[in-house]
Amino acid sequence: MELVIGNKAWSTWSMRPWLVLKRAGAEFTEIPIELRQGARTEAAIAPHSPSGHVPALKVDGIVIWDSLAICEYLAEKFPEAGLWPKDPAARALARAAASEMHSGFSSLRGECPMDLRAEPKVAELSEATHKDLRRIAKLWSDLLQRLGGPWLGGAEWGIADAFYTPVATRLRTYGVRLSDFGDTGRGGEYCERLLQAPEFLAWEAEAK
Ligand SMILES: N[C@@H](CCC(=O)N[C@@H](CS)C(=O)NCC(=O)O)C(=O)O
Repeated sequence: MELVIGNKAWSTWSMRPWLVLKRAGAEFTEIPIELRQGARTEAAIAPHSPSGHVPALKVDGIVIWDSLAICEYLAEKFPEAGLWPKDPAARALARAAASEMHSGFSSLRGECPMDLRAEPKVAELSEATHKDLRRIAKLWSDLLQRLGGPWLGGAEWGIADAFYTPVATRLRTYGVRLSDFGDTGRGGEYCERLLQAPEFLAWEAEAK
């Protein structure tokens, strides 16, 4: 398996399947692409990914060109890794959480890009980003309470956690206290837990 990825400091979409591959204990090699180089980046991605975006997973004679589709493939390929909860209702909720991240929170994503090399600073954020943060605090708190934590899908770290790990880095980098957005403690603790997960620490060490 080969995973085509962008710079580790910036590429949130690349980080997600990379964390999941590590968690599954999969053997894979990386094809690194330097992002933000205009036509050079475009030319570097083109031979690997039909969408022109990273990540892409080259496996079994195909290319999977989307982070969530890659994670779904890995969940099927490595059923013993517990990447989605076993219980169908818990699995549906964890999938809804990952999907909401995949297609939403555009204000937070635009205003607070991930930068693992940046010094933490307190940022002025727009009302649209405040709204995203209130929703994330509620989503985390609801799922942790309902499925019992310590991870979003319950006892096991899984794909939903991989999807929210970049959010945890943004909260740290931009000095966001989730308690200012309705969190009563559960969300803040979960955020710290995401940043201490061994898969994330391994990625972060290579991003510096
Ligand atoms: N929906 C895609 C989004 C992928 C995406 O936007 N990737 C960015 C990097 S994080 C990219 O490839 N940018 C190309 C460029 O910067 O030229 C996914 O989930 O895989």
